[in-house]
Amino acid sequence: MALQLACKATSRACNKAGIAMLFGLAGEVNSTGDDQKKLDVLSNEIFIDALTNCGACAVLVSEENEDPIFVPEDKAGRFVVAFDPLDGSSNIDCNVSTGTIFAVYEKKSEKNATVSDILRTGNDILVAGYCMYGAATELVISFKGHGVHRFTLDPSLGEFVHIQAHVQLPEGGGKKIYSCNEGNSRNWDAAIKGIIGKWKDRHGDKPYAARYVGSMVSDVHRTILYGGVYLYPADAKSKHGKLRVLYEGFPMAFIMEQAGGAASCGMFKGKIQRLLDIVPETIHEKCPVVIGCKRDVEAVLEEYKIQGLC
Ligand code: FBP
Repeated sequence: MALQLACKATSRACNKAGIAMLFGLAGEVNSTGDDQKKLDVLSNEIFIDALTNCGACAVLVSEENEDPIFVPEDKAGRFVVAFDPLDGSSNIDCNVSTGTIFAVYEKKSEKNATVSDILRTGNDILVAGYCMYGAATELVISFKGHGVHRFTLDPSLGEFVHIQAHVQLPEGGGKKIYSCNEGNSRNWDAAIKGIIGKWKDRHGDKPYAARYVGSMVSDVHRTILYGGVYLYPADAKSKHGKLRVLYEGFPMAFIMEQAGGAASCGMFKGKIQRLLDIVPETIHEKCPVVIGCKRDVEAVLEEYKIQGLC
């Protein structure tokens, strides 16, 4: 309930950003050296306040905070939340969809929570989700084993209305769409170059379509509903890719698998790895992301074999 309240408040702030002079930089940098947007700072405060005061959380990890946030003992509960308060921030000022991404664990520590309560595999996630701030504000959430559910915010009610239950990727993989930043292609390894080349030139068959919003929430939301694959692979410049394990990779991989898709890192630390199996060493660790329908994720992994890279 605290997360959905914070999503509503962030949605309103995004809607009013132009009027409320919330576009532009806040003049500070975040935990991984990115310039913070005013809305990054505001949404971060909203989520920290809501989660700290709901009485259910012990420790929080935010993309915008260098260190974990330990909830004061008198307000602490048994859950651990990792979140990216406003993902896709490069799109904020031009009013293209952005989103919030989150994952929830139950703390293991008997007494006070420690960072080891969050540095664990994605298989321990209980709940994950994202909220997309687009033409409509949509919340997509999954409780482990209970399917993926889709809600739309009804501004007149101020409530999220359940619009779709047990969301699944389209049978067989759906539309042939690949989604990645091809501007990085010259730094890609042979397997990623190989598979993208094959999707673009299918010897007479209709080529795959390229779609890339540049906001992970939007690109993943489309992939779940229409099919295809979203990739942010590692490359010669970014050895571990760009996206962060705890509050981007894990939650989206969890949702994708719960929706009948697949989620891999591709080649990571010298081997092909299922994304949820990795164990992050630091709270802002990065990992490559290859997620979507099984048809296309398996084709990427097969290309590593074809190229003799594994
Ligand atoms: P932020 O959390 O800093 O916004 O970075 C994540 C992200 O914006 C994703 O939403 C998006 O998929 C990707 O980075 C876009 O990166 P690039 O501009 O390199 O394609």
